[in-house]
Amino acid sequence: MSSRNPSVAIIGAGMSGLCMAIRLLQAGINRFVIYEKGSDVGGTWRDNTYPGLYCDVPSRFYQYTFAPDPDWSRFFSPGEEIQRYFSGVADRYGLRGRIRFGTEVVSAEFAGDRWHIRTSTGEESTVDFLVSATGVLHHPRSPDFPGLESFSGKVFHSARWDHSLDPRGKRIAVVGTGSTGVQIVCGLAVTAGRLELFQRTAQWIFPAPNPRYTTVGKRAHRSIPWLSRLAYMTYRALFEAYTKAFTKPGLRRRFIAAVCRANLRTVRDPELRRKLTPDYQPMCKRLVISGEFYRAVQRDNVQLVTDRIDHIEPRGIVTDDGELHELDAIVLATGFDAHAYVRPVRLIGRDGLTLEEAWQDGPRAHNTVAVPGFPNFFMLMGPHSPVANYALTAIAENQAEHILRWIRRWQQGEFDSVAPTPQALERFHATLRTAMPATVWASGCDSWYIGQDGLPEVWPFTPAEHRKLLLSPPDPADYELRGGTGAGQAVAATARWRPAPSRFRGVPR
Ligand code: NA7
Repeated sequence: MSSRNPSVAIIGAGMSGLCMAIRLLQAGINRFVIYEKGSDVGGTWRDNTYPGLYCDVPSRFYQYTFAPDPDWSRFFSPGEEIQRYFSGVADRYGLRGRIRFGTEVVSAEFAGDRWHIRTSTGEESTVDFLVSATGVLHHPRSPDFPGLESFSGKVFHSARWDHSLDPRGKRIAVVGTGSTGVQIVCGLAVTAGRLELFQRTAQWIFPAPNPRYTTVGKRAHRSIPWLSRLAYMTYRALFEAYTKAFTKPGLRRRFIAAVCRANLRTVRDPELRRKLTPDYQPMCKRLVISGEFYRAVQRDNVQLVTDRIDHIEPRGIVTDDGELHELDAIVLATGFDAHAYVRPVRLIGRDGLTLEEAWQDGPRAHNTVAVPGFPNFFMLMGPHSPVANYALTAIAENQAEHILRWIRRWQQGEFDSVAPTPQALERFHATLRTAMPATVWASGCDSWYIGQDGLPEVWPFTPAEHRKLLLSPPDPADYELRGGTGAGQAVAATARWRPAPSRFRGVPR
């Protein structure tokens, strides 16, 4: 039987959207388009440009297996270097010509076994598959402090850094002590005149140095390609072991907690140490990785403020003890709406079902990638993906591979449309819910992991188990296949679910 030629639309040209596009190209599928509302690729790495930004997953792990970079400058890459990497990969794979920049997908509706897409520029198109790669941490969350708009200095969210601010000698407030707030404090402590960190909840900090890679090391990685593979697989194994601390109580969890507690003891002033001591278990919130933070926060020009922000007036922030903190700039490192998957795209599935209706009890996706009632629609970094302190590049590759395998089956004519059944999603979600109480994220704290049902919205098992789930033949009973020559023949179809292709092919130059 001759193979059908599918058309695919990808929403988002960030890390995961680019990954999906490249995997399609590698599989010989050329009829795809990427819709990107911004003016460049890179997603979160394009949007976040604050001082001190780095990825807290090692560089040699946070990269595509098919595009290893021998030239990372440090153990943890600075943000601008990561942005250059994704930009370079997009260039080398010739993706820019396939990206509609400045084009937002407004709506997509499934009808007649195809997705009908409408964009902000008035473009209308129809495709066989729709892939959402819109990111998890995309919509900035800014608190509406009373009087915020009256502030006479600069005020902006961390993901919208105002580069007209020259921090030298300035009085700057950083609101929020997540990974972002911590990195900004480290990035500004030396240059700012006075830095005030407004902390609502203390964070556990895991200390990790960020050494530079040597020229000799980089040269070795350039001339011996399998070194990159070795490094990647080593980090992957280490992270598999490390992430077990999150999902199960035991020695690993106690060890990481002990390291965090020992790190906290390096803060000399007992009063400052007390203020920096969290009242929940280490790792309950996303673990902050920083070898610099406690040093930075003990500098004379840095002040930790734990009084609540009452309101903001033209000269600065007034805390609830009545003190006015006079400032030149306020940085809101207050996080993101991590549950706004796919939004604000209006997605309408089979029989007029909207995503809002499907997700009235909170966002859910079968096997983290697909939604009942939304055939031929897949998500990267969807609900319950393993996004906690792990290389999201690895997760994206596995999800892209999974999606690609469905598309290949479509190519063979096995079906015209595929969607998980509601019962499959219910079973899957019940399994996740049962596993949640053992995870550290459910041990009693608030964090961006927590969903509408009060439980973490992340993957409660190891990343290895997620990989296995996605790359094993799917349970035929879990899916409804319609049309094609193989409708109802799902059992036979899964026999053709081929093993993963070999990795580390190198980037085409
Ligand atoms: P996070 O981790 O969500 O942190 C946001 C921080 O902002 C956190 O300390 C919050 O305190 C604080 N926050 C939020 N709203 C307020 C208000 N209204 N007043 C005071 N403080 C507030 O976001 P990040 O950007 O740091 O990191 C997000 C992820 O990006 C990170 O986990 C990595 O995956 C990369 P709270 O703890 O809620 O009391």
